[in-house]
Amino acid sequence: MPANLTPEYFEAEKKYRAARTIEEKIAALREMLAVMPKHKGTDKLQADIRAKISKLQKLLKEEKKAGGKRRFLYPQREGAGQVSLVGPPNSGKSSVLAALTQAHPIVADYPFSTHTYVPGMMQFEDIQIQIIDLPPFFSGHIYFWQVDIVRNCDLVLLVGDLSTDSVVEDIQAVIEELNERKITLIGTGKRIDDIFGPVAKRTILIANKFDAEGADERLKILREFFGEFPIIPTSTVTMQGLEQLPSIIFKELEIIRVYTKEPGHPPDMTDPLILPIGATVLDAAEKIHKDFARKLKYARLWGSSKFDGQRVERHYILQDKDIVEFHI
Ligand SMILES: Nc1nc2c(ncn2[C@@H]2O[C@H](COP(=O)(O)OP(=O)(O)OP(=O)(O)O)[C@@H](O)[C@H]2O)c(=O)[nH]1
Ligand SMILES: [Mg+2]
Repeated sequence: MPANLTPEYFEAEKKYRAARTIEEKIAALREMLAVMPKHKGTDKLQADIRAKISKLQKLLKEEKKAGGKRRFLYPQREGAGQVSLVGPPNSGKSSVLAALTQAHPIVADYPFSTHTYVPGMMQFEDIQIQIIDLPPFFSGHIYFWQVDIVRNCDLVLLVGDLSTDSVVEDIQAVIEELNERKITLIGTGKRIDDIFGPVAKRTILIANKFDAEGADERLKILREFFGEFPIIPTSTVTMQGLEQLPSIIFKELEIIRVYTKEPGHPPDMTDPLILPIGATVLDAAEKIHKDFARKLKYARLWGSSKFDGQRVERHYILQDKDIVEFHI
């Protein structure tokens, strides 16, 4: 990210990420260009934005030529995080979505059965996390929006198929297709969420069809090849491994839940603020309102502090499940 980008630019970038239609995306990109400081340091970004605009305009033209009735809509972000299901054809991505959420994607015994994205909401304790089923990542069959969804998500579930001897090669092929599109899957280490440049996405490898004959042996090989990822053997037939997935997904999202309370009132335990690990009292206040954060003097805390109701300062680092009472 070049330096000197203004808050207006980041507002426009937020609009771009949240846009659901191609027109909205183009409008947000134009705004990004308009408000961006123009200097040597932003040349590359300007070029990337222009290239994206012309690509989207081309898609828009194709849509219109095709009749323009069924317009493509990007999924709306919902819940505490967005997780995408990625993998070779027929590995069980849609089955995993069906097992984790109330969604009813098409599950079929032939490959390439999924052609659209299907979102579902997974419950983890008191929050919901959005899981998005996608078509397989297979050379020559990859949709532009499928790549955009992966670029924008918070976590990848890479689903492999332990019932086939080619499980390692099939997963490798998916990783390479993503690499060609500047998406690197990482097991640990730092996420990179550049808007157009290379991104690095935290990934959990789901070794699915663990019930199949020979799956044990293949799992061992998988662990040798893809040791950098957390590997969870699952079966959507026996449900093995699936019950632990919500908590593993929550952990890998690296987010915390923070509940708020007003002085003299019980805390609101229904709708926690979702913040990244490492967030402070001030970050929590900002999430509520910028003004509120400015006026914040101190907070009282229930949870991670030494004693209930302890006074903490603005830069106190919050923990999952803390309850905060703001004083302004
Ligand atoms: N034995 C076994 N079969 C499974 C498991 N999970 C899925 N299947 C079967 O594998 C086939 C493919 O499942 P899907 O969920 O449609 O796979 P997909 O990855 O979404 O497939 P595409 O969308 O075509 O890429 C179906 O016949 C499923 O019933 C599993 O854990 N064990
Ligand atoms: Mg599918």
